[in-house]
Amino acid sequence: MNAPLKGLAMQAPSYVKNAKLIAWVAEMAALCKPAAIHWCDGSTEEYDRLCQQMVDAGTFKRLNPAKRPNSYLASSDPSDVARVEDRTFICSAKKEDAGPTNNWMDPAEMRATLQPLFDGCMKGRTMYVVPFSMGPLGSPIAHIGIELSDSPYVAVNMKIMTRMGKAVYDVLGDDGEFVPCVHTVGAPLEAGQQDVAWPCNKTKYIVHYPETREIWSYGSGYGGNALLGKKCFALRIASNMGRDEGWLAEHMLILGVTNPEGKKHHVAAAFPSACGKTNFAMLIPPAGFDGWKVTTIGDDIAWIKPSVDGKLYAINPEAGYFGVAPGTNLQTNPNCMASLDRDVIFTNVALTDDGDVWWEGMGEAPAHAIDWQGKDWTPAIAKETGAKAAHPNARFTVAATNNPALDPAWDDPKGVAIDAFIFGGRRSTTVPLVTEARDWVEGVYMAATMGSETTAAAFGQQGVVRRDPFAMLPFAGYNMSDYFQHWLDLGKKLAASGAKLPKIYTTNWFRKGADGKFVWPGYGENMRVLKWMIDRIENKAEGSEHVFGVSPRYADLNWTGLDFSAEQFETVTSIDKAAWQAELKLHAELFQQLAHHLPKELPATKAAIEQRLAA
Ligand code: SAT
Ligand code: MN
Repeated sequence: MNAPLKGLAMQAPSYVKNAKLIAWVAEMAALCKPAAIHWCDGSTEEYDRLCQQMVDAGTFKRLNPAKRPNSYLASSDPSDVARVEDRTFICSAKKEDAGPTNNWMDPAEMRATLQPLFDGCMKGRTMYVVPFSMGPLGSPIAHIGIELSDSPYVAVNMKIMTRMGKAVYDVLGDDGEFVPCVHTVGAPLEAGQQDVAWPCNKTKYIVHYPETREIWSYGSGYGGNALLGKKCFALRIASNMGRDEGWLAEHMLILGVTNPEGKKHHVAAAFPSACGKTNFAMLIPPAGFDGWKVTTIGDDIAWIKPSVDGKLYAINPEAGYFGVAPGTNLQTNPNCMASLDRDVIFTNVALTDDGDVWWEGMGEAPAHAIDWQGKDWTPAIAKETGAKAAHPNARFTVAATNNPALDPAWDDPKGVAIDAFIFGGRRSTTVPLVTEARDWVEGVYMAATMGSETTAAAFGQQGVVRRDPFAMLPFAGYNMSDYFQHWLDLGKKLAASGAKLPKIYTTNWFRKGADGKFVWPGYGENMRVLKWMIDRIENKAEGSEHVFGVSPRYADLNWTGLDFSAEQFETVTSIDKAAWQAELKLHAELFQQLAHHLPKELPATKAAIEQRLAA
């Protein structure tokens, strides 16, 4: 029998009126057996108090307020630094509904596995009840979640990353729907047991039940494993909701781009984790682009719904950025650096002697720092041992409102109308800088067959090319082939309504030269490609047609202010016949893996490319 909880601790605040929620919290408390329950109200006072509590517990260090006001540094356990894809499960009733790209376990079996792990998992800890809205409160595209977590780090990060707090209950009402998310670090404290700075468990489970729209996360306190509104809800569960309800949940930034004539377009762009989505979303047009302006709606996730006017409207379900710190600096992303001036939670960056933060690629290295594992770090030590001051997947958590380039419509419940989609892989060879699809199906083909070299955002081997369809490989919450079908169906539906479909592009900023170095300068210079896309939408730019789409020639891009030769352009845009024949073999392998329910349009598009290539 579960021990009864002390009455008062269980008592929900009077403003919580949702009977299903109250009953669920009671049930989870009886299972997890926390020492106390805290119903988060999302206030600044609560945030400050929880941060101070973590400073006292050694989880947080307060940074020097003169250098970095109202900011903290958390250092995780060295075993808990990234998403754990091999411990992530989609537990649909039928295995084929999870598909070959997801780990699957029978839901009943998974529930039986998790039951003993969750039983008593919060002993000695506080259970935080975290109410959050993914998307502007009350937006017709938004949805509500409630996360129960024994991690105060999760509670304060959720305050930044989502619309978190009391107001959510007004939207939820007496009988509104919410996605239940249960999270534990899996480190119960026995009576008198001393806590550690970053509790977690060697055993980890990140579990989704798509039919019942539930998330259960065990053993990790880090990022997407623990902030359940992000990848678990906003992508894996929401992609299921979107399939059932006719909308899209995508791993995409959203930006606004205004041209010198004052015309504004909106672009949603998918890149794998840690491939510069935040940089692209905050891009500052370089010299030579007077009158062009880029504004951020979102940097990681987009929820996109067709409207009665036949257009696709997108919101950013998040309210903050959980971005990669290493490599961010005043040249690569000045808007991001400005966003990080204050009110930030840093995780796994280095601590400087003056109480500020540093990471590789930030700028001149300090003479001495404490690295992300708490060890002394100096440039000499780094040279000798290769030790990194910051973990390569070190992160910042910061509110969107800190971003100087924030789009005025970022919080608009209606969302913004999307004019173009971009799909960008990380490929050192083969894939050209930019290609426009000639139609929706060709665009879906490009997105479906996208490949990318893996990054530090996920635990495992780095730099291997893997197929990452739509940059959704670790995030699609159902069968990938059904997901392709959903995209094709949506295109057909929009076209049938007479709507002008968004254009679809693929990009690759990451081609390397013979010297192994990146050839394309990237960052702000990506504006040159973005301008070409916008001009194409307005029928103002030329390109040349090739075997799988349309790409700009050297003369089709604006080169003002950049020294980039036609030869260099050739290196990043050339389409090598042999390389593409090999590439298409890999597409065939992917299609073989995804054969069950694979839409016939995709192999047909492949056959057409092969024919043109052979001609
Ligand atoms: O999933 S995380 O939020 O930890 C980061 C990512 O993969 O983009
Ligand atoms: Mn991401």
